[in-house]
Amino acid sequence: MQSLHDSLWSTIARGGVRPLHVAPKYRDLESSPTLSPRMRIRNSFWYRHDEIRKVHLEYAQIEPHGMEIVHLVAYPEPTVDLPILGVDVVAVDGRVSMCIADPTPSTMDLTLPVEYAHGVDALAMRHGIRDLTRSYPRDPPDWGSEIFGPYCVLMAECPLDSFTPYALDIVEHHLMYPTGASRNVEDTSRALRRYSRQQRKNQKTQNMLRACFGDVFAKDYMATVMFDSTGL
Ligand code: BLA
Repeated sequence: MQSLHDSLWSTIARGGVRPLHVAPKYRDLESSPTLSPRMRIRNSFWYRHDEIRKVHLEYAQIEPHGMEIVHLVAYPEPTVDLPILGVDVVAVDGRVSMCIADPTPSTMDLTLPVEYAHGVDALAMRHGIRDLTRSYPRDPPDWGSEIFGPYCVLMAECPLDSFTPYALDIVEHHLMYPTGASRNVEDTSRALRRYSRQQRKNQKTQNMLRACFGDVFAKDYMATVMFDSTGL
């Protein structure tokens, strides 16, 4: 998982992004050493002028569960026609329990830019994603069904080695895609707000953060760092 994080980091860094300043208290986090479970979080943030408001990459380790999480979300500016790219992988003792890569549409009707979708389609073919999702199926939760797009890849217990090359390629595709102007800024803003609102309903993430850092921090962290709607 550390190597997935590191490879994602390098892929993002090649994407023409610049470091985004975020309050130091949200960069590297450690829950109290006297409490169990204990979580360590390492965060990196970038942006790309006028196109990508924020890329957030996170690596979390939770003991004694042997749990590791790699989380990435790239939020577009509402003025461009670009999806929200989300990748999340949860592993226990090095084995994946859930992985997802979704270019989430930033349109209320859940459509993707046509050329962008062609690119994702080609990647899915190249990586045999259809067979992979058939082998490791997992149903989306209700909060996710309202936002996930037509190319959402959500799997249970998929070998990390099978998922990683696709995840890296889709991040590269996302960052190399030439963004056009948003078709409707008001619609895009609404879709971006809906994305964060729905993601904040993920009880599994919230419960884990709450168990380690308490309720107030868990809610603040999800609303401020992971799934904010800044400027919308
Ligand atoms: C599930 N997320 C989970 C699970 C845990 C976390 C423990 C359950 C794993 C399982 O059931 O196998 C926890 N995820 C975290 C924590 C962080 C994190 C603690 O990122 C960060 C500190 N989640 C995202 C993004 C997406 C996402 C961007 O962060 C989608 C693009 C999806 N996570 C997601 C989904 C599930 C999940 C769909 C399964 C939820 C369910 O089945 O109810």
